[in-house]
Amino acid sequence: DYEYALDRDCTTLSRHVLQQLQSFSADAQDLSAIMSRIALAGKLIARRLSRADLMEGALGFTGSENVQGESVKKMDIYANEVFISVFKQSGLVCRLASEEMEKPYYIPENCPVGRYTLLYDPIDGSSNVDININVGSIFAVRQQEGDDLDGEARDLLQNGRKLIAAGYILYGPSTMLIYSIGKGVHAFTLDPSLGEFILSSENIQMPAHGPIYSANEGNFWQWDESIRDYIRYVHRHEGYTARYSGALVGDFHRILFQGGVFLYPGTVKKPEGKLRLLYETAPLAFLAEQAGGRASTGTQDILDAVPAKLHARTPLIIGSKEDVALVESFIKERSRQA
Ligand code: P6P
Repeated sequence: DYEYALDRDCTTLSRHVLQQLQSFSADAQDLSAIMSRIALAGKLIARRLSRADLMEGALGFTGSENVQGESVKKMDIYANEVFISVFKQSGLVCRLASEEMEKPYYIPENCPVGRYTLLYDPIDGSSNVDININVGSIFAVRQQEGDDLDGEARDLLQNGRKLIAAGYILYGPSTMLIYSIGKGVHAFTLDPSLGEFILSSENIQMPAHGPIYSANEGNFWQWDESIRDYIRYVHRHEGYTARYSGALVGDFHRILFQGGVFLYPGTVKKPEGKLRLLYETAPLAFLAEQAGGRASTGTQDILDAVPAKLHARTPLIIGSKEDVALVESFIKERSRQA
């Protein structure tokens, strides 16, 4: 009814964060403001993506490679800069660590001790960006520990249990921001006519099981035998269907709502897999657990994994708890036989 609609339309992200925390303390206000800045980054990136094909020079490769040795897209650079820009003069975030930067970026005017760090993948799935298929941004917020005078950011080399907030922005037919500050998972949809992210789903619960398995089966012969056993199982059993978009955020989003499992296992060439712990697998693992799902490297929970370096990778098995457990059972069976 009218009241409900109006109230819902006024449930913006910043208000929702404060409601979640049931507090107007300085910390609550800071977290609310951080989420609002992330939302602003999402709006700026969504705007550019929505007309990139019409903008000279917005798409394509820069010709350089990032720290991962991956070719960098112009959109990667733009999105990376957007996150930095929205946190300058915000007084909130001291450091930004991103897939696109070898070392963290420091905002000196924000850097008294005890400030926040943003870890992010500015454009996840950039292989999709030039062909107008969905991409995403993934983010995680940590409290800085210590003064990090040498800029080595060693306090970031801890497991994901200390995450304060995590989420992603999905640039799809609509732009959605999904986040958690440890009190459930909530989805906001950008209403372009308002220029606001408006609450669309609250306390999202991932189904305990789902029909989807999401993996790049082109790597089948690169995978460990245990993962091949799992794939053979879902090939033979009724009730499974494959969905894989090439962008982790979209594949995870589908599983968050419909259930199932996404796998990016290690391969012979990359035993640690391809995805990055600090700003890809850990933030999504935080969300998965908050939504009643699970995330594993195959041998331990993602949120217990401790990175040896900023851009450490982990294998990823993430989704419905029953489906993650099924994959792990094949891994355990093979290691028992070994
Ligand atoms: P592959 C995109 O490059 C990405 O980091 C994730 O978004 C995606 O899930 C994965 O890599 C796709 O990798 O090897 O299947 O192309």
